[in-house]
Amino acid sequence: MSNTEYFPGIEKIIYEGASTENHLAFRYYDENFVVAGKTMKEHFRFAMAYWHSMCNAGSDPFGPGTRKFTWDVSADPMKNAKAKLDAAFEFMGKMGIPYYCFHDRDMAPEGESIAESEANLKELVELAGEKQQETGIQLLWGTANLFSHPRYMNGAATNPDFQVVTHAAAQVKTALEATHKLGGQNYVFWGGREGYGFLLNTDMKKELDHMGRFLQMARDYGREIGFEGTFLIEPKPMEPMLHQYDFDAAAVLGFLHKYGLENDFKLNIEANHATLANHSFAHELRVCADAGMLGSIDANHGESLNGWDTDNFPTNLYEAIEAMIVVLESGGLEKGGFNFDAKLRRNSTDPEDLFIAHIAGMDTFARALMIAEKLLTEKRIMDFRENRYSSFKSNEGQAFESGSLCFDELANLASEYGEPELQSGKQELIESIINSSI
Ligand code: XLS
Ligand code: CA
Ligand code: CA
Repeated sequence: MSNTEYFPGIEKIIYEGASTENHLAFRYYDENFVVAGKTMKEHFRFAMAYWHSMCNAGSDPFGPGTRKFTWDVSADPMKNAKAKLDAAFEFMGKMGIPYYCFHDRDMAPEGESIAESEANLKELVELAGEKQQETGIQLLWGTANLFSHPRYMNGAATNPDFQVVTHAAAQVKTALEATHKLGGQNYVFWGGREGYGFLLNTDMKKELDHMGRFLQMARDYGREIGFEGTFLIEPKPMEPMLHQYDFDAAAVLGFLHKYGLENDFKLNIEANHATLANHSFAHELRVCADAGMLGSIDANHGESLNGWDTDNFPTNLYEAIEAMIVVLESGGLEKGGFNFDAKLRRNSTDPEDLFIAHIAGMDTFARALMIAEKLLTEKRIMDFRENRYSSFKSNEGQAFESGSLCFDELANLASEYGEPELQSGKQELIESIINSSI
């Protein structure tokens, strides 16, 4: 174990309450505070995203990274990977973040051969297991990076070249084993390049069949090695591909049912991917929750001015309240959690900024949880929503819902009822109820 401190001068972040002037303290997130029967820690199961917090130095298409990592200690990538692991656990420990998520390539560098890549990951997984033991920090989910290497430029499981599909399998097999070894509670598939850029060189049906087959095989292998966690698909409509097959929650639900995957898979919903698909974050959560398929959340926020996948830390309270209403109404995330798939802005270059960003995200959701709980207990909004449908409680409405009314009977009722009175949707009232509870 190393004695190096990677974030010197920063102590354990504690809850100090809303009036504190200490920017390295929680104002709302008090992990032991109980809301709706569970502690905040249990509600959120917050996770650190290894790829952003430990690997992303801030490069963009116009320039290199701006942050220096104290864990970039050597020219040897394996030495760096080990230092990075130590830094990750120091960071999570100081933050009080109980989970993390990683891609194979975030944790260990790709080698010259499949065997070398596997050996690299196994070595790091061994060490990560020890770190988990020492600290009690757990793995929320693992995944394989099937989008960075040039071989995946035309997709991984959906690549027109069968040889590439075999490489994807080799990588997923090892990443699944790693996730299982570390007691990961979920395994994520984000179809980063599973889609197309040009329809006339693409056999979409074949590609989707291949993706279905690949996921069935991966699921079966996971169950064979004893992985009991949830498999998750993370929808995203575009970026990097022009069009991605896992476009949004509704498309993924249809896909899972078509390929018989619905009993082992749920969805991982990312706020910024929702808005890229022209939905709200809450919409995507609701689609999953209504289908009993809400698995986990990638908590971030998209920049509304350009609509790209900017992965800002989530500080939009209103959006978080809407999300927490759905999460609470659905009964919570079970094996899932709130993973900060979010990155610092390129010009946030102080070492403390990573802490401040996570504190801001955790405080935003903690506050949203309390407000959502209040709105749900007061019931003004929920009662209004329920009453909007009260006409279906009539005998005829019930007969319609249960299927015992035929279509001509339904049509005949129109003349019997006459012109319906207009029923206001009261949107502004609801918005002002939310505003006054903040
Ligand atoms: C990228 C995705 C990715 C997944 C994991 O847009 O959000 O980071 O969460 O592969
Ligand atoms: Ca994500
Ligand atoms: Ca994203």
